[in-house]
Amino acid sequence: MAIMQRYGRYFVGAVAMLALAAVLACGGREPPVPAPPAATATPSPTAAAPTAPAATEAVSGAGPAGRLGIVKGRGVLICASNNTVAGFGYVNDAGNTVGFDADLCRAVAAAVLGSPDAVEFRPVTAAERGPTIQSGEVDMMSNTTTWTTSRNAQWGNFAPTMFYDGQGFMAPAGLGISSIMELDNAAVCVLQGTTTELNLQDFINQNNLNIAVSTFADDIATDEAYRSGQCDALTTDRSGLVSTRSGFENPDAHIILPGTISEEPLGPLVPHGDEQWYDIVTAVMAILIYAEAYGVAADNVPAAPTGNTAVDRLFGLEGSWGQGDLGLEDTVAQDIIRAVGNYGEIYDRHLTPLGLEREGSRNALWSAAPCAGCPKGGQIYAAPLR
Ligand SMILES: N[C@@H](CCC(=O)N[C@@H](CS)C(=O)NCC(=O)O)C(=O)O
Repeated sequence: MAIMQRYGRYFVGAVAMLALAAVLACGGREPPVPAPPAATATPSPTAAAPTAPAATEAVSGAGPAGRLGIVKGRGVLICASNNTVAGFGYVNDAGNTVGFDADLCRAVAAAVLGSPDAVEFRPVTAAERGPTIQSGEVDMMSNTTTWTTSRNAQWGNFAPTMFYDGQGFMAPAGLGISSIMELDNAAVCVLQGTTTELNLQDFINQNNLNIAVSTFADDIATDEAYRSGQCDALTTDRSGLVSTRSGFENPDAHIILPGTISEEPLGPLVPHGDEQWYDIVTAVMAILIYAEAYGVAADNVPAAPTGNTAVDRLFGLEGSWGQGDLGLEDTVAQDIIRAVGNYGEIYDRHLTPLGLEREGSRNALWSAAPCAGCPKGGQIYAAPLR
C-alpha cells in the first residue's frame, strides 16, 4: 500500500525508538510542570504504598458501614489510575503518580481523610477498568475514562465530567495527509478495551473506509507500534494524542489531524451500590469547579466569613450545602482547595503545560460566576453547592 511505502522511512532508527518507547507511552515523559501547592507537589512516598488492608471489602449502602466508613478505617483512598499518561496520570521519577486525574483522587482524599497524600494509586489498563470498578476493589477510578450509558449501567456511577474530549487521529507529518478521510487504505493502531476502538469501527463502517486496525493491550505497546511504523496513524482521545506527542523526541514530526469522530466526556467514577459515596465524590468535583467560579484558590481560602453568602456557604462558614448529610466536615471545601487548588489550578498545573489550551475550549467554566473576568462559555459545570 502506497501509504505504507511512504511511511517506510520511519522504520529507520526503529530499534532506538523502541527503547525510547518503553518509557514514553501515551506521552510518558512528564511535561514541564509548574510548582503545585506543597501538599500536592510531594506526596509522601508512603502514600504510594500504604499497608492498607485488602481493598475488596463488600460495600453496600450508605452510613458507617458504607465506603466512607471503610475508607476512613483504612486511612487510604484506593484510586484506579493511569501511570503512563503525561498530564493526566503519570508516575514521575520520585515514584509519585501525578496529573490532572490523579489530583481529582487527591481532592477526594483531602475531603474524607484530611490529606491529599492518603491515596494508593492502582494503575489499570484500559481493558481492566470495567472488572476493577465492578469488583469494588477500588474506591474510585480516575483515568481518562469516558462516561457512556453502558459503562454507567455495568461499571459504576460517573461523577461530573471534568474534561470534555473527542477522538482524533495522529499521523507522521511526513505521511503527507491532512484529513482523516485520507486514512482510507491506512493501518491504524488503537488501544484495546476503549471507546476509541468501538468508535473507530463505527467511523470505518459509516464512511466505507478500508482501514487495517491493529489493537494492543496497553499504551506502551500501542505507542510502540505507531512509532515503529506498524501503523500509519494512532487514534485515541485528542488529549491522549497531545499527551503522547509530548513524549516524542520530535513532536513537530507528528500532526494531530483535524476532525473529531466522537464525544468523550471524561470523569471519575465510583463502584455501584453506595449512594453516599457517589454523592461525596460528586460534591468534591463540584467544590473544585465552584471554588474557581467564586475566585477562591489554594492561597486565598477563607477561614472566616467573607460576607459573600455563596462563598461562605461553600467553605462551611455560614449555612450548609449538605456536608452533614454526607458525613463530611462543614469546612471540607477548605481542606480540599488548600490541598489541591481549584479546578483551574489543577488544569493549569498539569494540562496547560502540555499545550491543552483551556480558554475558549469546552473545558472553560460555563459559569455565570459572580466574579469579573471569569472565563465563560465552556461546559465545566456541576450541581450548585447549596
Ligand atoms: N476515553 C477512552 C480512551 C481512554 C484511553 O485510551 N486512555 C489511555 C490513555 S491515552 C489509557 O487508559 N491507557 C492506559 C494503558 O493503556 O495502560 C475510554 O474511556 O475508553
